[in-house]
Amino acid sequence: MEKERFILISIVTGDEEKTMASLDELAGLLDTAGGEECGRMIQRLPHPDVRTYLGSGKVEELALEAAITGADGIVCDDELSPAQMQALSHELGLKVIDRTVVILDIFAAHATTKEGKIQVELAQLKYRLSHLAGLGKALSRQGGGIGTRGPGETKLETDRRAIRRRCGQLSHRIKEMEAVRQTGRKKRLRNAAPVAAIVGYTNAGKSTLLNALTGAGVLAEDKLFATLDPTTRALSLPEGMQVLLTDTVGFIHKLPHQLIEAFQSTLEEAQYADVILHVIDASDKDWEMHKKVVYETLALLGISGKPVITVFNKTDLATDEILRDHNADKTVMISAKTGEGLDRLTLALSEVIKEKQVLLKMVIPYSNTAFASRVRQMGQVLKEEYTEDGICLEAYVPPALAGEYEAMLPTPPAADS
Ligand SMILES: Nc1nc2c(ncn2[C@@H]2O[C@H](COP(=O)(O)OP(=O)(O)OP(=O)(O)O)[C@@H](O)[C@H]2O)c(=O)[nH]1
Ligand SMILES: [Mg+2]
Repeated sequence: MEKERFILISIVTGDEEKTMASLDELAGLLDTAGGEECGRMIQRLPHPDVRTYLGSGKVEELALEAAITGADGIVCDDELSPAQMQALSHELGLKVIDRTVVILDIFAAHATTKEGKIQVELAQLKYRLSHLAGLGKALSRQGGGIGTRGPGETKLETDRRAIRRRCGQLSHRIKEMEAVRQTGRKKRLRNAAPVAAIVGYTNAGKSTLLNALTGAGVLAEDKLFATLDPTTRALSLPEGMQVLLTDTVGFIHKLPHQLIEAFQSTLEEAQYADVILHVIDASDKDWEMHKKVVYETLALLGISGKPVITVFNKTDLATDEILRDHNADKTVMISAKTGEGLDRLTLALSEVIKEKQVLLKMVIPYSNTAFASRVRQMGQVLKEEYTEDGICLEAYVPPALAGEYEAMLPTPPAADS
């Protein structure tokens, strides 16, 4: 099938360079979705035109440009209102889509698990519900072919009701799956192994890092949103401690709110983490903007107050300059591809985790060697001795394990008054 070709459009409100960077990213998204850029049109405006997004003179120019380049459609870098979509497709006689449609399309193509698929469908339906009036012609797969008008009002009303019903069903199923996930999380909590969530901008190298550290074999590609479902793997740190690493869905500038809502539970994986590993593609000229978007998205998801290790990745491609992130507790420079700096990263990780652990001297009765093995696995043992009373262990352990040990101790006799 031939690639659909689109003209990218955007208004410029501030720095033109920023608009262009955002359009470069949109071109990347379009490419991932199987389309192709065949030109751009930008216009400086204080705010989008309510009716046609670009000014009316500019829309005429756009029609001409589309005729010259033979474009199949236009894609707007901002989310269009149904009215704007309708007016533009009417005036241009072309397919009109926006950044949100492209991102939703990519998510739909990349979703592999049942939960991922349901979350994407919900996000798509929510978008469709809010854009029903504008979509008739724009998405000819749903409406009639090119040239037909949008569905009539009655049809719209029945569609609306059907979509709402389906949204209700999907939300319900997501809640059920969330409950299962909670159980898994509780189990992990009981294991007391600390959790580190790998977060970052899409394509930063999160999955590559997880693979490099744990041999997880997760799909890592030069594609936006290659990962949609969280994967967790255990990693043994240099001093014998274990940590669970979770790879998550990437963030992006203007991540559609429908996706944030639908993927809330997936995105929230990081909320239960003890440490955040924030991966940044240091070879990307826009890494500072990406970093800002990641912090903003984390705040939006209510993830704050956790220790952050910022991992500048792809140093094999970047300059030798030492990069810093002043918002992070630690900064490490690595190349997940060559393995450079991974030792520094695991060291930083064990330091951060150790800070959260407590030093404990324990005497564990021989009847409970299982607990001793868990201490060896989850903590970092400094001293171990076999005595008459039991196994004497001095170790750094996660607070949860320390609590368990304390609960195991016989209650001391009440002091005489
Ligand atoms: N040169 C170089 N390329 C890297 C490095 N780390 C990752 N990559 C490449 O960057 C691309 C994206 O890597 P992924 O690991 O899929 O990125 P991600 O952050 O998981 O991306 P999404 O899941 O799509 O959000 C792949 O083509 C990797 O091979 C690195 O250290 N150096
Ligand atoms: Mg990934």
